[in-house]
Amino acid sequence: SALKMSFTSRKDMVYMLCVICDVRFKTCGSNLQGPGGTFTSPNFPFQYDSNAQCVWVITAINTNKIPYKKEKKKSSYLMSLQIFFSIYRLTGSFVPDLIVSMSNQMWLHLQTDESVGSIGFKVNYKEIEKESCGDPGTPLYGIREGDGFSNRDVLRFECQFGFELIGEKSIICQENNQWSANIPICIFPCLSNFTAPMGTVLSPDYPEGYGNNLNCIWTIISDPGSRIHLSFNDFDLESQFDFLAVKDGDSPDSPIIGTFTGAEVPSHLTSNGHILRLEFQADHSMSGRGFNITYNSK
Ligand SMILES: [Ca+2]
Repeated sequence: SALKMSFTSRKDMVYMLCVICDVRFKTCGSNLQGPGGTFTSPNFPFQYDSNAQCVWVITAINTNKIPYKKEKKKSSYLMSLQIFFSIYRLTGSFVPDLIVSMSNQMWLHLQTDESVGSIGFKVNYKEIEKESCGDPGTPLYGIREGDGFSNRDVLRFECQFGFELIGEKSIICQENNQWSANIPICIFPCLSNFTAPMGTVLSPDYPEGYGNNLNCIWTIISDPGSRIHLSFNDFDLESQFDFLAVKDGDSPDSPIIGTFTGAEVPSHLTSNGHILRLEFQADHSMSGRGFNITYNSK
């Protein structure tokens, strides 16, 4: 992986200020309004420009959803804005599931330096009720208990059968309108044996992207004398850096039937013996959708 470009984002910052603001030095970005919408960094999902200064100002407009009170004073700061970071690639930065403003305006500033950029970001925003943390969603392959998003409301999470929960099992909507933590994720275990005569092997968090630094081993064991048939329903790995190897047997030294990378869906495979070993390796950056493989033995 010597050709792979690595970078850090210490100088590439996205930050957000909840203040009343005007746009002074914009070379990109825009003024946006509620009730909701989407915007991206320049060129997304391709590299953003170097030496860019972008400012986005989002202003909530709809005050109708506020419970009506006969006090006209409260008209201008009644709504909050809810910001979702749905795609992020700011290496080294912690990106929250969502950010809620304390006023009716939110300001995003993207500043990039002269060096190589990244793919940037995509943001969804929408207006929500005041004193709410907004809907943080439900983890993929997870179950949520609770449906209140107001201050002091608690949400509890668990994962569907077979998945492991990573993160907090419950989160609370704090007084500052932020959830106490991101929602957890449900991952497919990275080391397991399959003994049922048929089943499905998914890469972790499929199809949302499998993440980094993985070394997964799945072993499929069928009855002696039978063979195992693999069908690739979907396959998308970072080409040349993330690999799936299929081996004929249960040992790391077993003969390799095939090694796969990139986005080309492999054709069907059949084992010679009654045990198949799937080894999945992902490097330190960039992810694809992952894979969805079904097997059956006969
Ligand atoms: Ca990778």
